[in-house]
Amino acid sequence: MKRRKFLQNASLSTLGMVATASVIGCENSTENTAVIASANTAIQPIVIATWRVPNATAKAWEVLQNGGTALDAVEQGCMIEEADIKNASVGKGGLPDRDGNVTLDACIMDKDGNYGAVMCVQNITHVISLARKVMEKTPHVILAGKGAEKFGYEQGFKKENLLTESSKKAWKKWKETSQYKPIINIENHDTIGMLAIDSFGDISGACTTSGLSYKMAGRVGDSPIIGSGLFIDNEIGGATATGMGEEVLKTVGSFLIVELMRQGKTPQEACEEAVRRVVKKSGDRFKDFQVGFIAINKQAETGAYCIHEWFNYNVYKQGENNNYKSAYFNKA
Ligand code: SD4
Repeated sequence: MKRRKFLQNASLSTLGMVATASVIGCENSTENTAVIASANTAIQPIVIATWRVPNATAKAWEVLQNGGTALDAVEQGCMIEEADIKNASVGKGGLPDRDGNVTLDACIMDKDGNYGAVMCVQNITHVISLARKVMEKTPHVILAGKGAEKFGYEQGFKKENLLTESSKKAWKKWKETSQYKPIINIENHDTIGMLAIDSFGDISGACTTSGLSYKMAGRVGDSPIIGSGLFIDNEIGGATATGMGEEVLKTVGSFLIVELMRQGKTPQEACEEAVRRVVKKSGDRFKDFQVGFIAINKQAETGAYCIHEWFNYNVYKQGENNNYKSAYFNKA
């Protein structure tokens, strides 16, 4: 929560630490439109992730620097946020559903288009690793609820209580009114979606979340759904989403972005088109919810776009870990 407030009050200079040479289009504005990796043909490892998650991108970068694969990088990067109890919408410390249960969604996708996901999982912190186990050790791509949990214990995952004292306190406070009204950028939009290119030039991605706080029991958002919360096509690029999952699902946003890049759009153009689709489908409702996308292409060009101001994202490349404010649709 504190972080949301900080973001709302922050100036670009505090948000940015922006390496101006790598940012296009921000001379006269407080938003950048794209971060473009140099266009040479050499492979440039890169990590990009939703929101301000410097520790997560640093971990992923470290994996890449040690010769690790993009798949290992995104998994280990996401694990940092899952273990961070201060992040109230990922892993341990995530805010619960309206019954007080923390339920997690996650998915992972590799360079060969393999995909694994878990949804509505309780009592296991590192659901991103569980999703990877689903991908690598089962004949399935998605496991849900109790079945996913059971599989996790069989694979050696620890049973943990994910509801921290502070999440419990927040939930009890929420119960005083029980009003489900997600507020833009204050509704714990801290889902981490991460994309990476390794030194082999291969792309992988991961996404992990506790979903929207105080959701109905059993609710699943976009994050674990292939094509919505995450999509990777190693020939083209990848995309991942954050925000109101119900709206991302209706446009299959991440798949849309990758397909738009296939047709020649830059990651930035593709993210903008996806946000416009979400907005258009919603009629007037877009005023009340946030959706943000980030994307990467095979040339390590990146893009980001959201509906409302203050979505931001981290990029680690060429040894620098920077946070950028996303360009946004609603200027009203
Ligand atoms: C969801 N997209 O479950 C997720 C929410 C989110 O930070 O982004 N939270 O709908």
